[in-house]
Amino acid sequence: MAQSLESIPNNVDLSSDRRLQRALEQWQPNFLSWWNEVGPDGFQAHQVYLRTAVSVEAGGWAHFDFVRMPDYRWGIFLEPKEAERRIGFGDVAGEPAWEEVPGEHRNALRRIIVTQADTEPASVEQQRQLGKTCPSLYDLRNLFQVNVEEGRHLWAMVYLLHRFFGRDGREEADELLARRSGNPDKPRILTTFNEPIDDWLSFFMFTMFTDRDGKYQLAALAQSGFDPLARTTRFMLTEEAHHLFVGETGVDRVVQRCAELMAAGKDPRKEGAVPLELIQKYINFWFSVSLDLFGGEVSSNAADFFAAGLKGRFREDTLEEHKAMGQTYRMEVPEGGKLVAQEVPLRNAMNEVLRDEYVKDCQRAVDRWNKTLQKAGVSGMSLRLPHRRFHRAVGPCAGLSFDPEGRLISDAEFRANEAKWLPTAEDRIYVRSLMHPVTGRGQVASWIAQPPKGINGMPIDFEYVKPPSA
Ligand code: BYC
Repeated sequence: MAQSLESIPNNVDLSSDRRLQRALEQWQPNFLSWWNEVGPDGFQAHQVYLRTAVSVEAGGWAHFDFVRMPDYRWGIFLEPKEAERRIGFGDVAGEPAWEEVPGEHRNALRRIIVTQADTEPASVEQQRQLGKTCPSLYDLRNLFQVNVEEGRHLWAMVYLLHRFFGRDGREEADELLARRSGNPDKPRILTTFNEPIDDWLSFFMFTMFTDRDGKYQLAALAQSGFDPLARTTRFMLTEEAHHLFVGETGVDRVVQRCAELMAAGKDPRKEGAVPLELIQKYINFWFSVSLDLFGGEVSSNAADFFAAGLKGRFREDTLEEHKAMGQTYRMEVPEGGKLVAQEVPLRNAMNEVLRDEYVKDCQRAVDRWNKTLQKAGVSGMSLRLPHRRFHRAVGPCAGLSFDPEGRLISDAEFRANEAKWLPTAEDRIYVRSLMHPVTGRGQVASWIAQPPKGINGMPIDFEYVKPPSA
């Protein structure tokens, strides 16, 4: 049953703007059709124990209850306005933040918002079939939580498009429901959002590595001079944290299961678990494709976005200097068959600056997984991130071959080792062969450890997802 706009939780006073209300009322049924057509397959009538944001206050953004996903109350929330907020960086640093879109930045802002928006429905489409092979009810519920919140993030961006970009914005909002992940005729905008996610190891890797790009992109947009964008992305970040938790702890539990078997002298493969070298290959794949989402190492777009006050650095407000002028960033780029050190004007290196923060964060998670290995009693083996030049499809390293240490190698050498470094068709078939639904209360699949605790203080064996008849 579709909800009326009044029932959409919001703190943007939707009902006071008749034009906006009408536009969103027209978009809403299309959103629901999209959700029913390409959202979680086979679970639309299930009762799911979900967190719903009903306001931005501490007690309001995490309201838990059983709900059917199509009845989820996709709300529109912006963090409260800061009085007299000023832009924190770029050529416009110190000027008052904008409440409306400045004409000269209209195209750039629209493009940034559309690119961000496009990832949200894309990820729901990518994950559409996963429910059918969930390793536990706990994981099934987390998948659906992530899915409905990506839907809410789409609403957050569509609100901006409808409210601030007139007819162009409405057309863009319609296009967001028309593109499809992986469809050759109308693909999603960014590369990684067209990769299939048809097994749960990929899902955990995606929420670990790809959602983490989301965290850093949103954090950069949370600094934006366009205040409504800054305020909406700040609120999105509070929800994003759960997605990252799902990914990081999900991979950790796969590592733990494998490690426990290894420590007991058993072969993970014979026990229906994921061997360590296969986990490493999945890391190599998902880390590298997620690095691409930061854009090229040297980017005039990034320089322009920074100069114009549209997109800042990670935690720009905690930095001492906000102009990034007269400074350079040293990076090694391939040139004429070898790697050459280059000093790039800092503004042009902003994608790389953001990628640096991301890589540090990913390394922290890998360190945690290695601790899990050690704790289980596996010594002399560890997981690691490949070099950021490895397996790239965007930037100066695209089209060239690098090994996981970042050494430039011949294409023949890459091909000879590819099956050692990246998941092969057989690896994917093996991982998929492990994916059988486990839906008994408190039960968990053979390839993953139990979660250490339940959701919102509930026990691990709580019935997080109930069939329609229950
Ligand atoms: N795929 O100057 P360049 C999330 C294009 S994830 C395809 O190097 P720029 C989430 C680029 O558009 C976060 N095309 O890059 C996660 C440009 O095209 P034009 C999403 C790409 O512009 C999980 C050309 O290549 N948010 O939230 O500095 C689940 C040269 O580009 C790609 C955002 O992305 C690619 N990977 O930076 C759910 C934030 N990379 O101009 C959600 C908004 C580059 O030649 N987006 N290109 O036609 C941006 O800030 C920027 O668009 C990018 C690219 C950082 C993506």
